[in-house]
Amino acid sequence: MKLFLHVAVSLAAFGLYFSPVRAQQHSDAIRLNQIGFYPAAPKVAVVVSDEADAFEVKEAKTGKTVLKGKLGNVRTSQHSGKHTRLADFSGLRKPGSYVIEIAGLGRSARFNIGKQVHRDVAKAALKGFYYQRASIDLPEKYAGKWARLAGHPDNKVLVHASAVSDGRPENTLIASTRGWYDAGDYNKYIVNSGITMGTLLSLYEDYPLYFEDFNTNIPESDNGVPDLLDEVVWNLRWMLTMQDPVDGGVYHKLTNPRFDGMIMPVAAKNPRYVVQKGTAATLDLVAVMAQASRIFKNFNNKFPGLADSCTTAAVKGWQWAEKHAAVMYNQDAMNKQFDPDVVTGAYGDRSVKDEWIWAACEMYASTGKPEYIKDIDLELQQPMAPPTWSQVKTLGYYTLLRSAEKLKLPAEQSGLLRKSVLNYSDQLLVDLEKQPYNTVMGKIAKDYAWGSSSVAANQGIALLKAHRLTKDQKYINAALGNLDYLLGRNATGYCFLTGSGSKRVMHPHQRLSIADGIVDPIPGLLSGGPNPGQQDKCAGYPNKFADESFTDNECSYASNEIAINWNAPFVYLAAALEASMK
Ligand SMILES: [Ca+2]
Ligand SMILES: [Ca+2]
Repeated sequence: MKLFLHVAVSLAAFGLYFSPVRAQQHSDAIRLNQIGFYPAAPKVAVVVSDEADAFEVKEAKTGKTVLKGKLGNVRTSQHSGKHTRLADFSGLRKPGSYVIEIAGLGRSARFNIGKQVHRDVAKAALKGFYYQRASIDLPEKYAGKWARLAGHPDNKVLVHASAVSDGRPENTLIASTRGWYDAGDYNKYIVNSGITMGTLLSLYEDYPLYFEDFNTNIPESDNGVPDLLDEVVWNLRWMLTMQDPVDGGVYHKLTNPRFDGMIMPVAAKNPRYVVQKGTAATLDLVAVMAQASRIFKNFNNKFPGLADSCTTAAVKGWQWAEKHAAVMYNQDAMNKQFDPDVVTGAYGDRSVKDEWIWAACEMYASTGKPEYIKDIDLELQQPMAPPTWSQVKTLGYYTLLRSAEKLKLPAEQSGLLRKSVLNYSDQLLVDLEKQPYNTVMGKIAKDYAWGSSSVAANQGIALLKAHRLTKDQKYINAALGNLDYLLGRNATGYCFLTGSGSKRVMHPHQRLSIADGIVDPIPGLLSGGPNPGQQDKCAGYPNKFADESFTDNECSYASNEIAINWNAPFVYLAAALEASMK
């Protein structure tokens, strides 16, 4: 039923977009950013066909040809062996709406050329967090047709047997309201909140002016605070409640014992627990609170006492971690020892060295006290990698680079940091001109890890840092290329942000979108993207090729779930490019 409706809706949109030449076939063989391009930026479409040689760009409304070109040399995908050729129309700079047409293949999706062309997707992706809010009604005024009642009030959460302390025996009731649902499920995990918050707070610190008028139509839109920060505060206040006031340790997660069914939040009534404290969760909270404290001290009149609360939480968490330097969260071991068993997302980590680095860098940047990094091996000689939820040291490096001047960082240290980001970015750029989609994303099969869309976005963030350090345009062009990837120039042809693009993700693995009875999924959510692991064993994957291992299917938690730690780098990439490409 849902599939049928999807087709009907798509055809309606198709008819509107392509009214002058309705008979023309809409070709899935022409892949491009389905949103658009900046006037001065590179503009590339990828043609997956051996049958074509030339292309034309036409005005969408009139059908008038505005540019003709030859396709580039044949490139071969290292993942599928398929052939691609580039249609480079960078010479077209005039703002407007266009399509690409190729004789024998048909027409591309319609796209725009214009300033601020990605502002709407940046806003949509930040608004995606609003839709993930727990413990609050989402009225139609802000949520449109996705309006819903509050669920998971989390005002009576049980302390799990694994998490007891002197002041909080088993089954103590605590309030731990607010926060964002983590992903397709309704639980709230500190570890994944860590990287998400770090990414969003860094976006604010890197581009504060851009967010002065970046309104996402949320209840806090008229409060004189950037909506990016208002959204962050919704989760920050939840995170503060996850620290045991008795000893400063932080609960790993707030969760049901088992996942809720495919139901709306208001229908979810299962008991919720905070479970075992751990070093990863505590240090992630320390890092977030330290960073938040230096940002929100500038908003003391809007959020009285918040910055101080963050500072206190960071210091107390740091002290707990000093006494518990490597308490790992091992869900299986915990379940053997305690009841009830908890089988939701584990977010278990093998090493907390990187959590120590990140927390130390944030504490140093906020306090100016070098003793926080004195005894920490910052591992600056090792190759840099973009952050993931379990490997967060790069978030610390980004903060040190940003604060280098203020901290009077030794030249040797800032030199190593700079080299680290540039080496990583330069290595991404090697052989870019040979890549089947002309993107740094996907050069190696490893890029298509679970949540590969976040790999593309985090590579883009690193490239933006390299651009900041050097002002070299090649880095920003490559970052744009990864945004193009996420918005359609990829081996699946999908635009991975829900609610955007012409070939849309319609069936994300997300309880809210599945249970609400509305055809369109909640907008502004980044689908995980190709993952050849195919762990969900869903029917519908086209093949086993790394770059095509994606299925727009509700069952596909391995390729089509959504998650806050994937949305955050998308918001960063799209908004930072908007801020940079004026
Ligand atoms: Ca606001
Ligand atoms: Ca780790």
